[in-house]
Amino acid sequence: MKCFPLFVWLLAATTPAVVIRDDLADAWYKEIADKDAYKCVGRIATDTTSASGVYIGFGNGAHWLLTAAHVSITSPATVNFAGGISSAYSLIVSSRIAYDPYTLGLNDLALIKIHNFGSSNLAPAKFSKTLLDIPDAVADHPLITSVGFGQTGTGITGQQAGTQGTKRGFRNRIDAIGTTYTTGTAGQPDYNVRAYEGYMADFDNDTDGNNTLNHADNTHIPAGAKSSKSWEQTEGQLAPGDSGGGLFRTVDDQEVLVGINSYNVDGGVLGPAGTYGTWSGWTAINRERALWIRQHTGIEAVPEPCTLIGFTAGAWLLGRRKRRN
Ligand SMILES: [Ca+2]
Ligand SMILES: [Ca+2]
Repeated sequence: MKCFPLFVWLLAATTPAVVIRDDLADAWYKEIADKDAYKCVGRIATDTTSASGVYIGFGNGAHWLLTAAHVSITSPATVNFAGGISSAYSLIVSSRIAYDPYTLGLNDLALIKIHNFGSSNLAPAKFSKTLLDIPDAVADHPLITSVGFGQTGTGITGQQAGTQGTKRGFRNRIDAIGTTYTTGTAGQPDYNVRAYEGYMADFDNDTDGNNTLNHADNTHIPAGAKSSKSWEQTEGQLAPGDSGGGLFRTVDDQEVLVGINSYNVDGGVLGPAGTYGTWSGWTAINRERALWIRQHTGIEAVPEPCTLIGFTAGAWLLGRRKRRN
């Protein structure tokens, strides 16, 4: 039996939304998503796909949405930014540019050119070109907010099929960027080492057992920099349909887009998708990827704040496709 964790792409063919704590009201997560700063996160819908994307503004004669490369849109789609009390914007996708090839969490990014945006006054996300600093002290790991329209459920039930389409946001702490996870015993047939790219955060519930990015024998995260077992208020986990949604960090009192929802990891010792102990992965927007965005859209990243520092790494989609290596 294979017992190593698997990537789960966050696309809902019907792509990942947010799985929540079992002891908190769903309204908490919807309220987060309803904040003005996150109105730029929309739902991408076609007849066959449900995913998420982030409006980043106007440039080179068009309005643009940033999403995940694994979100493949082959037919006209609408993008709806409705969530909670916000009004809706219906948009038509005219073309798509993706990193090719891409790796989940590393450069899982695509740009969607929007036709007929109209005279919307939707405020675009401001995106960073600077990787988050992840200090050794666990208590100083960056607190982030992730927003999407994926499936939901709780850390006990896991993600539930057919529940995507509602906008939610959750908080977590970034535990690492680009690491490997080991299962089995060295020298034995069950031994497996897998590389994971991008920002990652585990879904905690205040237990050592589900604090999976802290397991000394499994993760290659440096000993002094492993994860805390404490859950954040409104801690959550990515699910199918969340793919392409936004990862935000508060910088100088502004919400800045620092990553894009890319993948989740479950299976084996981590447990079923969306349960406590599984983890989320995001493509990190760094200087190179911000340059790629600018080249295609003419839109600039925000200037480097002194509160963000450099690093590197990467990814997902919703859709219930599991990739096994
Ligand atoms: Ca966590
Ligand atoms: Ca943890």
